[in-house]
Amino acid sequence: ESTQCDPSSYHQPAAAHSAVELPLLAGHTRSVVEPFQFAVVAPESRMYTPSLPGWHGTISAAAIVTPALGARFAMYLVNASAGASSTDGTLYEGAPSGLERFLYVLHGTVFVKEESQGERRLEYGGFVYYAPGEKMNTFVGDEGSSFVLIDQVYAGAFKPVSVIGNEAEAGTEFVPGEVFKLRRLLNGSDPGYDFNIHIMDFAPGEYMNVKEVHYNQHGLLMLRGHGIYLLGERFFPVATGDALYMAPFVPQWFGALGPTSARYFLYKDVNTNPL
Ligand code: UGY
Ligand code: MN
Repeated sequence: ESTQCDPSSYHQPAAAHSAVELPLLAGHTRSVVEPFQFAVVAPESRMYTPSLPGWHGTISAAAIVTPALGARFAMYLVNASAGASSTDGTLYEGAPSGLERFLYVLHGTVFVKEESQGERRLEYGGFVYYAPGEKMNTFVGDEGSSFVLIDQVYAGAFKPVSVIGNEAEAGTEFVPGEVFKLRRLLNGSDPGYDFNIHIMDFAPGEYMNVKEVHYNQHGLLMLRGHGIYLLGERFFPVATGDALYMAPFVPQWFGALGPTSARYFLYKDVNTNPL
C-alpha cells in the first residue's frame, strides 16, 4: 500500500489527487495566486479631485479604482453640493463610447431622469443604472449628497435596460453554503448586464464559507460595521468607509468578526466571457 510520502508512489495520479487532510479552520485557505493585486483605501487616504468628466457644479470625487490599477471599471466616492449635475448624457468631450454608469446614494438626495421611468428621487440605498447610450441625467438635491459612482465601458453581448431602484426593494438571495444575506441590485438572471452590484450583510460573527478565488474583479465599500478581510495572503481589519479593490484571482474572504453587523457594497463583473 502506498502513501503520499512514499517516493515509489510519486507517479501515481491517484496519490496526487488525494485530498490534503488539514483541518478546515475558519478563514484559512492554502490558495495562492501571485502577483497579488489589491488595494485597501482607508478614509484618511482618500484624495479628492474637484471635478469629474461630464459633471457640473461643485463636486469632489475620490477615484478609488481606475484602469491604472488593472481594473476594467472606475469606482469613485463622490461628494456633491446642491445643484451639481450630470446632464450631458454620455456625450461629454472625450467620453468613451459605450459608457455605462451605476450610482448608489450614501447621503442626501439625488434626482434622476430616465427616458422610460420619468424622474425619481433617490435617498440612502437608492440607485440608478444607466445603460450604455442612455442620457445620464442626474441632479443633486438641495442638501447636497454623497454617492458611489461606477463607470465602465460596456463589454456585454446584449444591450441591458436602465434601472432606477432602492436596495430595500431587492429581495435577499440564498447562496448555497453561505450564511450572509445577498441582494443583487441588477437583475441577476438578465445576461445583458456585464456587472452587478451586491449588497452583502453579515450578522455579528458571520463569515464567508468559500475562501474565494475567481476571475471576476471587485470594488468594495464598507457601508456598516467592521471585520477582517483576507486579500491574497494577508488579513486586513476593515471598517465602515474603507474601500477595496480586488483584481481577478485574488484570494478573498471576509469575517464580520466583531460585535456588530457588517454590510458592504460590492461591484462584480459578470456575464462576460473570461477568455
Ligand atoms: O460574489 C462574490 O464574489 C462575493 N461573495 N465576493 C466577496 O464578497 N468578496
Ligand atoms: Mn468575490
